[in-house]
Amino acid sequence: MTEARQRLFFALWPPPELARRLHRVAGQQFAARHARRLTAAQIHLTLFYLGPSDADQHRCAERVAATVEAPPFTLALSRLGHWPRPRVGWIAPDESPPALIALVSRLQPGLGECGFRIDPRPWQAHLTLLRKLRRPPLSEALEQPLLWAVDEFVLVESQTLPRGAQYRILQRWPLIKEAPGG
Ligand code: 3AM
Repeated sequence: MTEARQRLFFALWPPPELARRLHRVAGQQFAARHARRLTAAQIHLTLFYLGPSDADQHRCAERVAATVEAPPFTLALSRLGHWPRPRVGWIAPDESPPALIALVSRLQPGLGECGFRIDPRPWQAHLTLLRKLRRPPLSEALEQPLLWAVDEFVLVESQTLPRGAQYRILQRWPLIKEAPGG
């Protein structure tokens, strides 16, 4: 029997109000004619793309996530950019806080042991705002960064529907402050 495979990834998911603002930023800061702007509900920051996964791989990824410890952090989102090859427009944090780097680098080895491929390209924190975009942003940065207090990470299923990608959060793990001295 062929087992159903879900397309999965780990991500940070912005709260709805921030997602709506990011969606507005996409409209204001990019010449978006012919591009496809992500809906507010689609905007996210990918931590690790797992790809099509069977039930065993899914369970393995969840076990790894449950062992990962990292503290909460705040992202200041203001850098805007465009990658011509995948043709995406994005917003990124001005700096990746050590807790974000710790989160990603603690997920990677366990997921590698589950058999997931670790992308050899360096991971770059970003939130895709537009696809099929041909032009760079109108400005390189927002005057005022959008602040995002991140206190959890999530496992997401991606489904491709005729109207575009639909994402469903399957599970959440809290980020927890480390005990002093611990
Ligand atoms: O967060 P962004 O939008 O940069 O492009 C996909 C999206 O990235 C990426 O995973 C994120 C959630 O869908 N993605 C899709 N297929 C991929 C693949 N084969 C991939 N990343 C790496 N390899």
